[in-house]
Amino acid sequence: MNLENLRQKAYEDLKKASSMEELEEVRLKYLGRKQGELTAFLRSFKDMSEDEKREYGPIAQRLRNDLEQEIDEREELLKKQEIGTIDLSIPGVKIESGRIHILSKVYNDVCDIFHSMNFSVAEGPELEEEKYNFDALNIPANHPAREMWDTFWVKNDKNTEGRVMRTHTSPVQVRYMLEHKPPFQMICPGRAYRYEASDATHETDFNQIEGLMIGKDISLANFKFVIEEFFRQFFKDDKIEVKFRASYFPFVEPGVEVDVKIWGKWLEIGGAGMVHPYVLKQGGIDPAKWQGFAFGFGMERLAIIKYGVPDIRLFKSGDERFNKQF
Ligand code: FA5
Repeated sequence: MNLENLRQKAYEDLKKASSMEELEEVRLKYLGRKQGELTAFLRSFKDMSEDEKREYGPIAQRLRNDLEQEIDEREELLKKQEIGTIDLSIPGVKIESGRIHILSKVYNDVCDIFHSMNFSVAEGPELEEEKYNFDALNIPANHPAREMWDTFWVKNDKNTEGRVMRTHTSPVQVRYMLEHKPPFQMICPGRAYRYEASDATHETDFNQIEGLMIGKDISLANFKFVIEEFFRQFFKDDKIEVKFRASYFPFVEPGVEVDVKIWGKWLEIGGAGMVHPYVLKQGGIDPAKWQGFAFGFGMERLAIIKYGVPDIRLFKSGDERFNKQF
């Protein structure tokens, strides 16, 4: 084979290659492992005499190096040309940006509103001691009210004696009292767990907002003002109406159920009442000197009412079509 002819042919083909595809064709034609003409020549070396090898070897090698280098350079050039032909005025592909989950938004809004009324934001453990979840809240072991909260018990061992996944955020009331001197006002947003079947309004884990305000003469009238102000801001409705219905929770006396009139309908939001003297004592507070109110609302319930969500299970469905709507 005439290597000089091969070189000329290859260089002519290279000059004509005007796209990456054509360049690749040329590379395969001469350097391809299976059908490359130069590759075939190099492979035939083993059948050549020593003299032939000495004569053609260096020329063939040089040709291969030159071709590889030329192809690389041409590739660079073509790439630059291709970039040069991109129309930068065409609108770009829209990038999906993340968004804050609607429950997180409700959580943040609730904290902001109470913060503006001088409430602190407290936290407590989700795996709670039995004494805080029940006993200190005036629900001893044999009290029928324990059945109001179906509980996830954590198996007893040395470290987890008498622990439950908290059934409500109320245990944080006692924890907070033990660590703070009155007067004070706090909210505690957080997760609660109940061993019950889920449906459109119930989940096994959900969020509550606990509230507690203790002072010398704090009464349900103060609670009515605070909670109406909260609803006014949260639902962005100045004419919001709130009513209390008598109810029973062992840790308040009297106890009430709070309803709010929104979109023309009365809807239940949660429980509240004046903190029971027994609970104040458990928190190290003298009930002869101090008094106050506590409340516990469902966070999902607030979101369901405000945004018209038809099923509580949608919040955790992870369905983008749901999340995108807010
Ligand atoms: C309580 O949990 C009391 N700790 C509230 C309280 C606090 C009363 C302080 C008095 C003083 P209740 O079990 O009703 O109460 O729950 C309060 C709210 O949590 C309910 O109105 C509801 O909105 C929400 N909730 C309760 N169970 C579930 C559930 N399984 N799924 C979703 N939300 C729930």
